[in-house]
Amino acid sequence: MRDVLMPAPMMPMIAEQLAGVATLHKLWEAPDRDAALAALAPKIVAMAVGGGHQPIDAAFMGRFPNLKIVSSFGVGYDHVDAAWAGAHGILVTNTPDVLNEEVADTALGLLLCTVRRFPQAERFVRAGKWLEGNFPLTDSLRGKTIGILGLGRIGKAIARRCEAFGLKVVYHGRSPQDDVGYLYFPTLLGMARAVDILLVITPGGPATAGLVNAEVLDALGPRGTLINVARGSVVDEPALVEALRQGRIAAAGLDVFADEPRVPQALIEMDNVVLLPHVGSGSHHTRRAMAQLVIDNIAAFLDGRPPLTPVPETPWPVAGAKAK
Ligand code: NAP
Ligand code: 8YV
Repeated sequence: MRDVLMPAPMMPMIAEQLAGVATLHKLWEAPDRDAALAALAPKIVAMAVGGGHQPIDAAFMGRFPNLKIVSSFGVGYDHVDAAWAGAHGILVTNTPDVLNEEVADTALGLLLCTVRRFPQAERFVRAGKWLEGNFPLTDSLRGKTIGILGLGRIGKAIARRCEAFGLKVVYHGRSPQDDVGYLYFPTLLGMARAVDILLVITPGGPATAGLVNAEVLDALGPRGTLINVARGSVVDEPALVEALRQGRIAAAGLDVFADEPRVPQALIEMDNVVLLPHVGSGSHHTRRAMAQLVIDNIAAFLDGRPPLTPVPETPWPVAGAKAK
């Protein structure tokens, strides 16, 4: 069987190339989704899914008795229940590494915009306010320390850029990294107390949910800046709104939100917050590279070759499958 399901639209190149190597079923085009699922379920061996709003959970994967691989777009796969997949003989793949540099560029752009208030300055020019006087002076990166929460593949690419900008880099994760010389903090709270900027780039999901809470924000303090390019779930969003409203932290730059694409109105109305619509990897170049990995993982599986990028919960070769 070479039947592949795409539950929701993805980049056109993914559908085009998969249709060349498999029988591709575009679920969103079916007039009756449930009837289509019932008819297709026994045939489906692979799935291509977009990182995003649709959960690929046990209830969904469990409908496909012959499903062997879920190829997910994005390095973060918190929308896929990979532990359940691993326990049921289903391989999950993601798109690591090819986006490291792009997301790191975005993180630095967001950091500069937040600290130096470039979006606000741009709005100032467009509003004709320069004719009335100069834009106010801003905070600076000079002499600052940045704490990176999650010094993984992307975190390290961010750290290298921060060094080039003259920032002192420190970090926190569950364990120290062997290949870096930056100071490691064993607790997030300890790091938040010691830094001017807290930058979040961990995975999402239950293990990191609400890690950046009111206590951490208070430790960052009234002159502190929060940058989140990880997942909205890692930051307690109501606590962040309150901390910003009460001046308990100075500013925030956010690429990700708890309930995307809905952004809290309170954040939209704040002048000390820079908001991006989850564009960390959003260039043609990088999205193409990610899309190619989604295709190549499925093509490898269909050819009987090892997958290129299995996630740690579903190592290759897949262990004995339990009944679904
Ligand atoms: P990675 O290489 O796996 O790095 C993740 C880092 O987070 C590791 O250093 C890990 O260190 C740390 N970490 C994991 N769980 C933790 C926990 N419970 N507490 C503290 N630290 C923890 O992943 P990556 O490729 O850099 O990607 C990171 C994440 O960035 C993705 O999962 C995704 O959510 C996000 N992302 C966002 C965008 C965007 O567009 N905004 C784009 C790409 C990725 P330890 O194992 O030592 O804890
Ligand atoms: C993607 C991301 O834009 O890779 C990730 O984890 O967050 C982004 O690169 C996203 O997964 C696609 O919606």
